[in-house]
Amino acid sequence: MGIAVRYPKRTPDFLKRCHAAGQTRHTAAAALRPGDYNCLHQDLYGEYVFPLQVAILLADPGEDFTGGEFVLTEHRPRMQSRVSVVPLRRGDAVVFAVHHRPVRGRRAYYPGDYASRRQRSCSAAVAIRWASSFMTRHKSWVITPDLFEASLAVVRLAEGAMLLRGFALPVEVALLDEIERLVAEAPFRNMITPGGYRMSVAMTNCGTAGWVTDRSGYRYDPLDPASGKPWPAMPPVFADLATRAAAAAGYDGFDADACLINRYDPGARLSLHQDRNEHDFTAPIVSVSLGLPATFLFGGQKRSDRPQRVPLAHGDVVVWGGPARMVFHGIMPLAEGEHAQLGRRRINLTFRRAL
Ligand code: MD3
Ligand code: FE
Repeated sequence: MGIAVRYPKRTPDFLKRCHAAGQTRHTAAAALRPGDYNCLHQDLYGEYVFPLQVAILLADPGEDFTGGEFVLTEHRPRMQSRVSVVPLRRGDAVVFAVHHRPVRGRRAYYPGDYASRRQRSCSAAVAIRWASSFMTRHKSWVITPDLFEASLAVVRLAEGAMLLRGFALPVEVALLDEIERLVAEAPFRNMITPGGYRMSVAMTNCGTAGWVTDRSGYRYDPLDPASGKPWPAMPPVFADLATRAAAAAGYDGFDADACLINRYDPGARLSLHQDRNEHDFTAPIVSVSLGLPATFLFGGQKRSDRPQRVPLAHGDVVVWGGPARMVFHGIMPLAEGEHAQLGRRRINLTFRRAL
């Protein structure tokens, strides 16, 4: 935390220090009933304060209650306050700074003078968050050093849909190399919809079947119509990433047999649709975003449901399963930009169990 105070290694020793100063009471658990609220506050009840606090949600949002989101605010000198809503699920824990948090300066974390006007104070700022399902399955934590700057690492978009921010970054170089190799064998092409329109998104595939469209309809085809040959095999780094992402979102044993590779140039878009050409809707779909950022439109079970907008950046992975599997979704026209590795384009990999 970059502060001068030193804390004992063991809790009882810290408690002794607190008790000696007359601080003998513990912080209560909050049980909220319908209509109750807990105003923005800081849990500062004496001279001795441990700098980190953990909040654990014990009830099931959507099942046991609705509303009641966990809100964190940060007050910054000479800047607007920032507010962040943390969508906790049952069993999730948030570790946050009780009062002050270290802020990354231009060179390093600020040193520990917390009276300094330059120091930011916050009602609460998340240091680390982990998803309970992720914890139990993988015995590892999703660590976000700074929620406000990095945003949440794991976000539940809806029942069954999980956004895993930056999940693909550890294998980005391998992915980009494989894409280059695949595209040399099965080039991107702009396919024609059954209605006769040329899609603005250019596509290719790898795996045992590829998604294609032409005047006769949409389908999965084991052969690339452009070459008459089978699609290139799915590279192990692709299949492995899809399996790991699905497991992290709670879908164990996902074994993709098809990967649709979409290329968006500035202006390219994908209008609201459902993915319903797959044989088995119980398997999730895993999507990996690379290159320029895009705005993902994420609607409901009906085309007329107003879609949410979700920004997707390089390395983000989204897993869609359960009730989210059949939602209407699309991509807003890609904005102009330049990505360090991919230049003026976005590439999206969609992994499916097609056959
Ligand atoms: C939600 N691709 O190829 S990926 C598609 O970014 C497609 O290229 C978009 O939609 C893209 O069909 C969006 C996210 C995605 C993919 C499949 C889904 C979201 C989904 C299937 C069901 C629900
Ligand atoms: Fe789709």
